[in-house]
Amino acid sequence: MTTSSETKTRGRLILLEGLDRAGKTTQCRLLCDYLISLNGAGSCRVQKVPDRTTQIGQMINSYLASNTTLPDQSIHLLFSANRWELRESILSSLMAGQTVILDRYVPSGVAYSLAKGVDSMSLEWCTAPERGLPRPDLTIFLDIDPENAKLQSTRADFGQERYEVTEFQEKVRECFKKVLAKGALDVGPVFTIDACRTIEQVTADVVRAVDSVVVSGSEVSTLL
Ligand code: NYM
Ligand code: MG
Repeated sequence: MTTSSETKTRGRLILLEGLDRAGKTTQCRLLCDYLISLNGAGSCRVQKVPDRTTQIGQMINSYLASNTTLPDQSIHLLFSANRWELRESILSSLMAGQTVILDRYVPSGVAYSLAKGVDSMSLEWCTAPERGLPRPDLTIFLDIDPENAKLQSTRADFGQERYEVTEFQEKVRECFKKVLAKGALDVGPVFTIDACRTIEQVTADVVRAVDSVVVSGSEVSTLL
């Protein structure tokens, strides 16, 4: 073990993705607790995306709450701009040896926009503004059947935000599969986990996926 900054291994960038109600936030927290129990306090943190605390994040929040309307292209670019705002803090955490767990990221941006079926917003168009952002070392897709999630979820607040409609979620699920398929967008090795099971079962698979990926090199690659 060394503490010298030159030789210190960088933190890992781990992405958890999925539909609304897939259990991402819970699993991010549990994974973070697990990594902290292994590597110590401060070795890991969770970054929620979108980050609703910035000015751009507040515009996104207001759009999601249906307090404002925006063209589909504009909100797509705001979500992307919100990720660009996070770039520096993500990179500096990783370089300081801290693992960052992302609660959503680029695949959400592309999948939710594609699901709208707007002619001018192709996969290419949607991914273009994301190129150059830090690339996750691995991506975990917590897969749920939106119909099933409706029965299982204990979230009383579901349905209050834009996009939180079962039929739309079905479309987003198909788009996630397109975005995460080989050859679409390189977000590292992708693990699809059945999230319609107990929290403990899902966590066990998440931990197994994370433990199976070895990060080599000190450079963080970028989305191409
Ligand atoms: N969402 C999230 C997008 O439409 N584009 C994006 O780039 C991102 C990151 O916003 N319904 C959608 C997915 C969610 C909503 O996320 C906010 P959350 O995890 O519910 O706070
Ligand atoms: Mg949500």
